[in-house]
Amino acid sequence: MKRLTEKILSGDVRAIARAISWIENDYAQKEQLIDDLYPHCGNAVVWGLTGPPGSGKSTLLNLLIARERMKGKRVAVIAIDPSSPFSGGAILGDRLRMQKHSTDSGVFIRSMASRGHLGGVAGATADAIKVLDAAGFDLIIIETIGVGQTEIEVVEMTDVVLLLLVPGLGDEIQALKAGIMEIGDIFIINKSDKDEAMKTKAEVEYVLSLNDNPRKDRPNPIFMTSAVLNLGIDELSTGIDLYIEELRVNGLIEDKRRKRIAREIRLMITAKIRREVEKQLGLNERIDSWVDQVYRRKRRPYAMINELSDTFFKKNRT
Ligand SMILES: Nc1nc2c(ncn2[C@@H]2O[C@H](COP(=O)(O)OP(=O)(O)O)[C@@H](O)[C@H]2O)c(=O)[nH]1
Ligand SMILES: [Mg+2]
Repeated sequence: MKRLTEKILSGDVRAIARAISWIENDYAQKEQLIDDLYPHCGNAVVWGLTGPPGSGKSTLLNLLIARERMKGKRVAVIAIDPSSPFSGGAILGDRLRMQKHSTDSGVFIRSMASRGHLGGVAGATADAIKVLDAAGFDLIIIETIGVGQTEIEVVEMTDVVLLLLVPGLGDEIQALKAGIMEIGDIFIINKSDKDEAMKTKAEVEYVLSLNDNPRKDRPNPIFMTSAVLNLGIDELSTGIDLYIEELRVNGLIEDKRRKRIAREIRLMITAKIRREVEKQLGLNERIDSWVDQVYRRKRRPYAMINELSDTFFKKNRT
């Protein structure tokens, strides 16, 4: 363990990959590892990149990595694939696209599926961020595959959320406004080489003006990019830096990070206790019989639940 910790701290890619596998597979040793690394964390800036599948996240990311490398930053990217190890298609395409960075030791790219992690996918993401932060990456980018609830929880673990939208969403933007528009810090309209790009920008501006934005005086920046034509990338990259600098100056980054830690603590503690409860009650072994009793109306649901929870609490009262 001590050796693995040291290797990670020295930036050893294989050690980092190993740690991320531990997180992914929820190995018990990961707890000690993360705690050993934790004092070395706190230097990285973390971006979350989210948006509908096919909006160009990976294509854009490829360009952003190159841009950030030119600024001298060491960059790590984790593509979160909450679904399964089987939806490899998208990731495979991304791998190919990012291949040109594969010989660059200042770039680490990896996808992460997460199954049983204690704190869910968001918790696994938070742990992976700690590993990469301790390993000395200046910039960590978390890319999601889509924009579902899990993805929202994932990007909430980052310092700044880049939300990618594309022309032609139209009604979808309206539909999205309730959910994901709120999580975006910086809005990117990619595929601006397409006809409807300006219209999309106007729609995004409109939707943002509707939100009860807590930062009314400071509207969310909107950038137009074309990842295929390599347009707007410098402006975007500079814009993100400025945005983060502002967050730092007015203390908002600290607020965000504190909130993130609060969220993590909640996730971890509830998950840990739930696990213990399930273990003590023998939930997995007994659930079928409980179902059977309730199904056949042998027992009433609340009476049964209360009896079970009482048993648990009595047993744990000392
Ligand atoms: N026209 C146009 N196509 C793009 C642009 N960016 C990405 N694409 C294409 O959109 C498709 C999906 O891109 P990808 O990066 O895999 O999207 P992701 O699922 O969000 O990661 C690919 O065929 C890209 O070549 C762009 O700016 N303009
Ligand atoms: Mg992608």
